[in-house]
Amino acid sequence: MCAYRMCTFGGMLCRVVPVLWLVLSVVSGFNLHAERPAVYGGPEGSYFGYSVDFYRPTPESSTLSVLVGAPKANTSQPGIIEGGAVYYCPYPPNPDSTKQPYSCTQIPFDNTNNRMIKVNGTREPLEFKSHQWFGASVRTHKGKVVACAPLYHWRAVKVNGEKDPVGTCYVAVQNFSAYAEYSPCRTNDPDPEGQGFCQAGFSVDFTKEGTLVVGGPGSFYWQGQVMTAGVAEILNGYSLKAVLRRVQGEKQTHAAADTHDDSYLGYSVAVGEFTGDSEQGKRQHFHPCVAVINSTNLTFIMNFTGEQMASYFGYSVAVTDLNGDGYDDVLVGAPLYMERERESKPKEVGRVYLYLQHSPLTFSEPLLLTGTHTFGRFGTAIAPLGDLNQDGYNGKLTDHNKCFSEPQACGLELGPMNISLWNI
Ligand SMILES: *[C@@H]1O[C@H](CO)[C@@H](O)[C@H](O)[C@H]1NC(C)=O
Ligand SMILES: *[C@@H]1O[C@H](CO)[C@@H](O)[C@H](O)[C@H]1NC(C)=O
Ligand SMILES: *[C@@H]1O[C@H](CO)[C@@H](O)[C@H](O)[C@H]1NC(C)=O
Ligand SMILES: *[C@@H]1O[C@H](CO)[C@@H](O)[C@H](O)[C@H]1NC(C)=O
Ligand SMILES: *[C@@H]1O[C@H](CO)[C@@H](O)[C@H](O)[C@H]1NC(C)=O
Ligand SMILES: *[C@@H]1O[C@H](CO)[C@@H](O)[C@H](O)[C@H]1NC(C)=O
Ligand SMILES: *[C@@H]1O[C@H](CO)[C@@H](O)[C@H](O)[C@H]1NC(C)=O
Ligand SMILES: [Ca+2]
Repeated sequence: MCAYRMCTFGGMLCRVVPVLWLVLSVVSGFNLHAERPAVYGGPEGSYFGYSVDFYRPTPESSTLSVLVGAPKANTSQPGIIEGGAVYYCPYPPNPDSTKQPYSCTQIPFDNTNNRMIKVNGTREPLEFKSHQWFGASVRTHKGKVVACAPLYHWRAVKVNGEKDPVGTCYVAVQNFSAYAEYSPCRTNDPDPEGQGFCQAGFSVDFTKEGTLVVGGPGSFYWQGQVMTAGVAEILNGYSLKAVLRRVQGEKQTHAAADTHDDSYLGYSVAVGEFTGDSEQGKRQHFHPCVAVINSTNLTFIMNFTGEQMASYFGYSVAVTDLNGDGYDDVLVGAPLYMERERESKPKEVGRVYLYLQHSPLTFSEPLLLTGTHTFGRFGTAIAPLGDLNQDGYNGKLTDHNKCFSEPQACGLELGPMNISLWNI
């Protein structure tokens, strides 16, 4: 029995928790030093490092920075407690050691307080940004950035003023000079049976074309839902006042029969091309399996199955063409995978499975990349970094072979407070 997770075709995804590694394919030429890792830190208790992605203002730009989510960080938003933030961390980090580990600055996606409405003559909050977990997810695509607050609540369209965890996301373009909010589940369809518990932005990604893909695992009694919308359309005509706004060209999956309740579609999203054409498809998955589904008619195409129960196979999924053969390959994380050595206690180290797609929808047996630190939760987050060294490959399997024997040699390690970049 598979529980669903989901992905759409066209990019990749990551879900992240405090301790993790990112599979990374940085090669010599790109200036990362194993002996002196770049370490970034954030405020105590802010969950700095919960999510992470790399950022270039433009594809031509030579500067690379790291965007780090800290979903419990305090912000300058008046009256909001632990709204969460995304930090901009320049690489290399600020050399001034007196400022370490705070060389990162908060990106001002939203500086505002809760919007208010008048109910029977008294002003009441329309939304609740405290403890909204902004920065639980962050993704970049060619200068576009999205970051989400899955626990953002709003006062649903209800007489009693109950609040529903609809979730919300913000996009930024032009190197953080323009921002807009996208809250696809803030609709007239509240409560658990509708989109009230959607938690939009629990997972988020871009397609290769740059269309935003937002996962909301709580819609329709936790069947889950996936929304797609263009970033230009989100920005176009955006206004703080338009609370219930439909974005032009937006697509949403709809409620299915109640046998699909508790499927958590949208728990994680990843985007890739599995059909050999540019048609958008969708992929769903569930522990211990990851399913590829057809977005046109939402039927199952195939499943990847985990080898170990409770390993959280599918907790993270990423899609990228690692070997440059034109076919997207799939990486699946199982952060609670336990390694059993002869006659010793199992060690919870985590594992990443790499499936190479050698012809449309035909995948190799997985290559295995196993963590080395007990309780390190290797595979909690996977983020393909693209072609950092500009050799035309998003990764290099020759380099990855080294990762298989020495994962620490090719990783980005995130701790509860710090992030370290390592060379291979
Ligand atoms: C994949 O898993 C789903 C969900 O359990 C199931 O409905 C489907 O038949 C499976 N598909 C294949 C090809 O095994
Ligand atoms: C945020 O601010 C509140 C109130 O000032 C404080 O109690 C809390 O510890 C702070 N949280 C973090 C993560 O800094
Ligand atoms: C406004 O007050 C009236 C009378 O007390 C009550 O019936 C109604 O439900 C209230 N409306 C809202 C939106 O709370
Ligand atoms: C982009 O924005 C960052 C953060 O505000 C800033 O530090 C950087 O200088 C900007 N880069 C360009 C090319 O404008
Ligand atoms: C997806 O479904 C559409 C419509 O039935 C079909 O034309 C297309 O071939 C399917 N794609 C795959 C990869 O099965
Ligand atoms: C969806 O598309 C696939 C591939 O074309 C086809 O085999 C299947 O019957 C279609 N399912 C529905 C419900 O249309
Ligand atoms: C984070 O890095 C700082 C500076 O390198 C170091 O002092 C601190 O111990 C690190 N914290 C963790 C949790 O690794
Ligand atoms: Ca490939």
